[in-house]
Amino acid sequence: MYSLSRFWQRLAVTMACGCCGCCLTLPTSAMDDLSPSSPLSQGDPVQDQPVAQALGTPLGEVTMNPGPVQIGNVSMPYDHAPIGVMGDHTHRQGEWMLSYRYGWMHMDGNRNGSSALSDAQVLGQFPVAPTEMNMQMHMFGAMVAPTDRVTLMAMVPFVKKAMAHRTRGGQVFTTQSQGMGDLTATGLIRLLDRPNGRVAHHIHLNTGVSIPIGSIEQRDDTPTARNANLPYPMQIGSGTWDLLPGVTYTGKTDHWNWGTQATSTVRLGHNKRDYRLGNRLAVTPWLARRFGRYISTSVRLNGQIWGDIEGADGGLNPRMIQTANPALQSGERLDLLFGVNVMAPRKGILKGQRLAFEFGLPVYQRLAGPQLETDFMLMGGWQWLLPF
Ligand SMILES: [Cu+2]
Repeated sequence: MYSLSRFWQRLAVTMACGCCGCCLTLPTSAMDDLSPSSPLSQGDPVQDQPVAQALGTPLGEVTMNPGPVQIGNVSMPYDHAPIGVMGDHTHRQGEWMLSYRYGWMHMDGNRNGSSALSDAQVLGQFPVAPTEMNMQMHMFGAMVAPTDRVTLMAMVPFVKKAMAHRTRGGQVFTTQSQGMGDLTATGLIRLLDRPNGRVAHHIHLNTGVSIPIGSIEQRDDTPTARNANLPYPMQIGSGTWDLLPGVTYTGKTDHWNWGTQATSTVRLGHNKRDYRLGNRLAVTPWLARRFGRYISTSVRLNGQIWGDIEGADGGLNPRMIQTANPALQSGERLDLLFGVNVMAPRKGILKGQRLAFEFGLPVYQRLAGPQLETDFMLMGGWQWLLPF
């Protein structure tokens, strides 16, 4: 606990220079709690010392950690992007990380282009209309860096889907599917690291491949057929090997961090059901600020555009329901997301761990409809930088 006078010193520095002042007033012992990479440890000896002296801070407490800002090379949970961004950071040689993420996306009502459609309007075109969909995901991940330049990452999700429907006759029913999704294996290749100075910059390439272990033969009962072949959005995997090229930039100052990631999904060939899902492009910029030592909050935009399905599953009737029609799958959407990161103290049993949440709403979506619209998305995650 700091004394009241130290609190006022910190407030004075905040007002004087816009910084919270903790970098000037933390006693040396408290600085032991900070990683060399921590933004808290980035004092500028030339500029900060006179301020500290003017405030009467004993020089022994003016801690100027000479360690470089390890941006991109994460050794503190604070350094991460919002939890919804995958492959946002690289590691230093020999570091391991385990992660778990829970995601929930809710879709309610239909849309054509950017206009909403009623169930009756959809049922004017198809005998069955989807009315609502929930997608849940438990994503398990591991990262390891064989060298400082290359970080390897593997992720596999367990996916659960439920879709509610209404028929022209007024009947209501729900179909469900679940299973392991496709496995992604990614190499993150560091291109640029400028850790020194007041603003740090980092760029890496994301070079991934999606391995089709997820099922594309999910079935469930419907009013017209028992154990029916479920339509495209209810399947768990893509069924194709997909390339996942991308690039990530992150930047950081003492209190702010930001970044942009562009990623894409390029489907290779057709799957054993004679179709391939649409290619996808996503661009997501974010901005985050830390408050105190353990918490940061973020705001993020996520723009996505994805194509229609090429080919068709012969077991689906595209005139029965929109979700079975390969030409009614494409769209574009812009989401606005708010996140919070909570990092554990660097000492103790929780060392190296990070807990994070992100909640998002679409601010724009345009769909080849009728197609279900997205209403909100939620993600919570835990990451653990292993202590060896
Ligand atoms: Cu990691």
